[in-house]
Amino acid sequence: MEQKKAIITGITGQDGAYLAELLLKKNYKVFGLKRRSSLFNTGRIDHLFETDKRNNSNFKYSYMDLTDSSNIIRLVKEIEPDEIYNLAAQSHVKVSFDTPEYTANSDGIGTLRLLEAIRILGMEKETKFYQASTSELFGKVQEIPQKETTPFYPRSPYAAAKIYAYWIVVNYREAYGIHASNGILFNHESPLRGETFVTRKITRAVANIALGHQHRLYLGNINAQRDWGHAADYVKAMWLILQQDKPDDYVIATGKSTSVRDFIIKCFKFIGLTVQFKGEGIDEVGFISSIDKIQFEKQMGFLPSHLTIGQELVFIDPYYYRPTEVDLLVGDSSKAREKLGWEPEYDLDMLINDMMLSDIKLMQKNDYLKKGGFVLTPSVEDIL
Ligand code: NDP
Ligand code: GDR
Repeated sequence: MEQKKAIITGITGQDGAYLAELLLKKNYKVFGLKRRSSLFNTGRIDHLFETDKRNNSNFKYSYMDLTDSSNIIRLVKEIEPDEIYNLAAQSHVKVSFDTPEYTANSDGIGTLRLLEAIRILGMEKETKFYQASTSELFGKVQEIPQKETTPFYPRSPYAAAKIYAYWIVVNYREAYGIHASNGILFNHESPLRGETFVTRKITRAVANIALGHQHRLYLGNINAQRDWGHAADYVKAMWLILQQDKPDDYVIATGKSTSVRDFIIKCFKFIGLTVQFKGEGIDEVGFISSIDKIQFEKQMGFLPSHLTIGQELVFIDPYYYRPTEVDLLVGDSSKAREKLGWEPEYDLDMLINDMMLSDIKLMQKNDYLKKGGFVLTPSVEDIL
């Protein structure tokens, strides 16, 4: 069988890294597309480049920006992919309120540019297309749980841009017969999750608090509830969607929803701290109500002598509130489970376990480097 070629846009992101791993294991030739950055930002995929150098492997990358049509057309023409996974996006919901026009351009029109490339190049029958759609489309939810037939109600410029992308995928499928599908993925996280999304912000902070490097964690709306899964499970669904005879749209979710507050409690529990909340609204505070020293020592390797009962750790900062919020998301992925045979392997506790262990290790590593006098970048004070 001829080796399949796949383009992954957004290769430097969380999902790009997990999907590239999966496709390489399936013996694809993977073309990761990245935009130019002023700093190195290939940390999540550097191990793939190394293999490339050693073994002339199946992983290549090129520069691409979703806002540049000519560059997209040229790359699709050169690569002639069997499959395109469009994962690139300005993916931060809160940031989309600050950069609404750019978000529309990259997340909405960017998807159109890729589909147009397929059409202009006459590749409608050869190239399958996956669009990274999102549970944010459901926004102010019209039904609980949300499934493929639930009406959309976007609550951010990000969601509005992704709605355009969703419908243009459906339209190009119906108008031109392109094998184009939407994966309506609910929140999925991992040790590779961007540091400003709430789960990773929490796991990093808990690790830093345990090490004594951070004393407070500031968050926005901790009443929000999300259906959190693991990225490793969710990229498998992306691949399965493109292996179907017919293109279609699928909800991918665990079916369980948890509040941000409970996520915080679970992460602290992982290091042996019981955290309770008191007060309301912006005055709500999370404090230590008990300490399990054995569990702390098991995870951290030393005793929590710097932490005390009653110590306040979690605070609300309205800066993190959004002009319009998505209060509750919980997905019904029965269609994907039935038609794709997709089942997640991780539950929330396994996800937290994975993220906490990774962030504790990462923060300990940073600590050793700092204590040893090593810094990874030159000190700006010394240079400027
Ligand atoms: P990330 O934010 O981790 O990655 C986004 C990727 O898109 C990065 O590689 C980023 O590059 C790239 N990118 C951003 N803007 C452009 C642009 N103009 N041109 C080219 N590349 C660009 O997101 P995730 O990996 O978490 O998510 C992948 C996709 O899935 C996104 O489209 C997201 O909206 C969607 N999604 C994510 C969910 C989740 O819970 N993770 C749930 C549902 C949908 P750079 O590294 O340079 O910033
Ligand atoms: P979300 O993820 O908006 O669901 O979008 P995020 O982790 O940013 O927020 C989840 C919920 O937590 C609340 N929250 C905070 N969020 C952040 N980032 N920082 C905080 O300090 C904070 N405090 C509370 C938020 O208000 C929100 O309710 C993610 C992205 O990956 C999208 O690209 C994707 O489409 C959706 O998931 C599904």
